[in-house]
Amino acid sequence: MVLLSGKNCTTFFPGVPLIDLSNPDSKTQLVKACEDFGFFKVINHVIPTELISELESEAEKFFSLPISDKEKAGPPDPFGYGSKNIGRNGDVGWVEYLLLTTNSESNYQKFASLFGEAAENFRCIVNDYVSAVRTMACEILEMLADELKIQQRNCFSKLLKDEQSDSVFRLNHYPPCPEFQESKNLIGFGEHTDPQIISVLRSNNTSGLQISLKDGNWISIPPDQKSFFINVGDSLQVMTNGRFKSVKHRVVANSSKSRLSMIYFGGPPLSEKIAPLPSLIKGEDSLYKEFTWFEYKKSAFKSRLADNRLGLFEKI
Ligand code: GA4
Repeated sequence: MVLLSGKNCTTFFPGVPLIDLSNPDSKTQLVKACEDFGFFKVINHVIPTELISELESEAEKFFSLPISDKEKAGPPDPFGYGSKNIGRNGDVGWVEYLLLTTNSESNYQKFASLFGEAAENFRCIVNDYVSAVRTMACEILEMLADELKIQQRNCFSKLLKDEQSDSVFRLNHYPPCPEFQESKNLIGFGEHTDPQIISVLRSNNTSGLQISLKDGNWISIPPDQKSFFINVGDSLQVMTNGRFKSVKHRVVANSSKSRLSMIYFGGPPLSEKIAPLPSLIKGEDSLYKEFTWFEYKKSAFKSRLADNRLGLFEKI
């Protein structure tokens, strides 16, 4: 529990909402967490620990290669290795990363020339991991749909399960930055919301992740390598007509330990129309103009990380 003094007020932060996935009664808490913070932590998930550690050690192996080798797997546009530069519009951070699509083998052509057979092993582990976290994300989305009394409980999850789902997988490595003093908040990954529906994050035991509360205060999230952190994305905010909030978050660099995170961003097919679900509007006005995921993505990739991307799609 934390008491924070913001610019104009003092906020009470009761701690990161904790959702026990083995408890069917957690649906109410799940909806509340999406409304209050757009962020929560799940425990008692069924993702095998060995799968997580295997992927973690593959990622560590990759990031410990000489930079000249890693660059052969770049640039990250649209998929591949990237360092310091994020997106196309001048954002930078103390981070290196691998961006991968989840529905195409084309990712691995860059790696095949670099690692030969090892690329095949890496591909299998990533595929297994992604399909396990996707299943968990779908389960969470179905629990949410139930609690929101939406007739079609797969209204969100079907978008991630679709063969054409435009989902992304990201490995982020934040090297330690010895010269920096904690007070200066050196940015690893600048503040932003995720454009997709839902994001599933797992990190090693190094701190750095922070979320922003509605009043603008930043909260440091203690790492927990056994659990997963879930973010509501912009598209889920729209589909729930603003009832769920996409959480603004960032990562600050650490002076002594390296941080490794793996994130699955569950997105819809490119042609999918994103709009508030009729049963969630209930006499109120729809807050957003309808758009396709392709249109939103195109506009997101023209933006800077910290921009309010949904602003362009709000009804006045
Ligand atoms: C944030 C969520 C995902 O990491 C990501 C990011 C993407 C990128 O790194 O290329 C973006 C960012 C993310 C939102 C706005 C645009 C696009 C960088 C950026 C400045 C892969 C995604 O889908 O959107």
